[in-house]
Amino acid sequence: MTKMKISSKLLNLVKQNRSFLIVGHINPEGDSLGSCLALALGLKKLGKKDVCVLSRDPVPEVLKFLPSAKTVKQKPPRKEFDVVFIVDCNTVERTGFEGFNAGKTGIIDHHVLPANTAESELHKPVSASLIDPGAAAAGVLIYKVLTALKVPIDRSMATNLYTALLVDTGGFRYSNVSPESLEIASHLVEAGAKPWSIAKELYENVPYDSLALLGLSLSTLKKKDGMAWFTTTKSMFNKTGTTAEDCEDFVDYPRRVQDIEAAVFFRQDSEKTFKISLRSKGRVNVQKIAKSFNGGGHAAAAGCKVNGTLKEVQDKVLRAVRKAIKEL
Ligand SMILES: [Mn+2]
Repeated sequence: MTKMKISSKLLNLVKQNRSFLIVGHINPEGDSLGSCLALALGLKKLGKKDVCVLSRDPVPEVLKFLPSAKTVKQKPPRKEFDVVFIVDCNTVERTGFEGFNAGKTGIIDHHVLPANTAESELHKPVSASLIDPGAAAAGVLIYKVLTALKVPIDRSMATNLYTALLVDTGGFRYSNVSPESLEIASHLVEAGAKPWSIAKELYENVPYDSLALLGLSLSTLKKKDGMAWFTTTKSMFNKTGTTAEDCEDFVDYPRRVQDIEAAVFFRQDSEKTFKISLRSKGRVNVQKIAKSFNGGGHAAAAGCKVNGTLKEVQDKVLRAVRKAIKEL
């Protein structure tokens, strides 16, 4: 495993403090929640009694099996914490909160920093951070931090971290899978994570209505100029009684299409707002495209929000993707 040194600053932030708020990003998925929960369990194992996991949005139905998911709070307790840890994102904005009542801030993330931002400018003061865009999941970084703190990984932590890894590697299929991520996964299975039962919870547990929504959405699937895309509209949500949570993995469908470089998923959030998910098959950097629309993410997986009618939004976004493909 690549021996990445965890800074003593970050380790001391844990060792020298007593109360911790741990917060992930809005619309939390398996990496965000699994990482936050594993960190919280690890800190408790170190004897820290005052640890709170915070999420602006509720725990999605499909992730309620995560050990200690019930402890997640949606409103920060009215008290001051020694430290807030921001996990799987690196700006206060991405957490969905305005700020935190905490003396010190730590960041543990694997996303690229927003354009032209020095790490030190993000939060004043950031006491310590571990930002590694090369890590497959925030869960990898939490695993390393807990290991550096000599926390014995138990089954609950292992289940949370394995889920984090599984989700952010698309079930160990994406280009971010490395000897390191597989080695960590192996340690987590040794520590008690059950791959089959976690996979069943995540992938064989789809509500009927979500699949009905997928059916309607897939009927809009198009392929042209190296791109495949499809759309979920407000009226499809209404027809099937579903919400945005039901299309969490929809972008995986256009990305399965043969002979394309990039996949795009358009989700209508309101009359004239669309959430765009972009996926690359490896050659196009979709993070750059998302950034041009004030979004973010990784080279192979990114997202942004664009305002306009469906036609305007599709024209704009597909034009940018087409351009990136032509430049290859
Ligand atoms: Mn992540």
